[in-house]
Amino acid sequence: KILITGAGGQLGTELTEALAERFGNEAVVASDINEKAASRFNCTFEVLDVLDKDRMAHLIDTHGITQIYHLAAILSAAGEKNPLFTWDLNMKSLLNVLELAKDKALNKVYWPSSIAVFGPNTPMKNTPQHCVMDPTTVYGISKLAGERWCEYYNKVYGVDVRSIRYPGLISYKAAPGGGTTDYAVEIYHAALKGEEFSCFLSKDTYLPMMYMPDAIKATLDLMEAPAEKIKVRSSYNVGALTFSPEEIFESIQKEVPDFRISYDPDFRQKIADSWPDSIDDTEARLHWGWTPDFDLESMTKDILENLVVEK
Ligand code: VAH
Repeated sequence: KILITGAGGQLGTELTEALAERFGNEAVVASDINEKAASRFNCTFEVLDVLDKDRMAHLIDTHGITQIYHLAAILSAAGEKNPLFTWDLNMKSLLNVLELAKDKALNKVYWPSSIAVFGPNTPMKNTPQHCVMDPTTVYGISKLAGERWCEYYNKVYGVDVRSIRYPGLISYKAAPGGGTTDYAVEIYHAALKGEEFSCFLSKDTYLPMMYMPDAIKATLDLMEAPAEKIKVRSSYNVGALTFSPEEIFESIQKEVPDFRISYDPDFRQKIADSWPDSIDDTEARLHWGWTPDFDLESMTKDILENLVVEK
């Protein structure tokens, strides 16, 4: 049985759906600190504050949990508003999960890292799997430290923990929560509402991005690969798209001709400038067969067909 933390978030909502679809509703226990998230799911839902290790242990025991997808975290932009709490939540919750996985001999753990682990001295183009990583956000610092802990629990205790450094994730089913890449989600809503879009990044800010269906595919492919194929136990680079606000705007304008944009960079520009433009994911492709399905045009078409906005 699989326990998902942060199930109510942008990634959690869709990963919970995908896992329930793949393994059946009865195989999945969704959890979130926000009890309102329960209404989104057909599977069992439990309220869980991931800092409450005893309650997490209780849920593992009472539901017979054998795998944990630990998604609960505070993201890059939101994290800068509350640095010490962000560090505590992101780090202590991961250590709770790793300790319980060790003590209860859980089968597998999934934990998302991010391109936020890279920083201004990281090679910006085709960022390699192993390189200088000098993250400037608390979120990025916590994800870099988390990667080191995952590798430690794998090497020292044999915990089968697996991880992906997600690029910016783009989806239309659940809102993102406090990320620097969220402009690429908000822009579609503005287009469909017939509003001009004010973009909080400058027009030529290139960032690695990924459409949610590809992120779900990468996660499930990684988790279902035989353990001996997983040679990176910190976190895998995974790439899909690279585009700038101007390019995603143009891909939308092809479908929505009167769509307009303005560029009003805010504090998130500095964070975006510290992140890579593109990712080299050779190891993910070699070790467990990663390949993305969507490009910018097919993603835009799919979102504009499926996103419903209240006008
Ligand atoms: C954020 N969407 O912006 C997240 C992600 C790569 C970015 O970690 O913080």
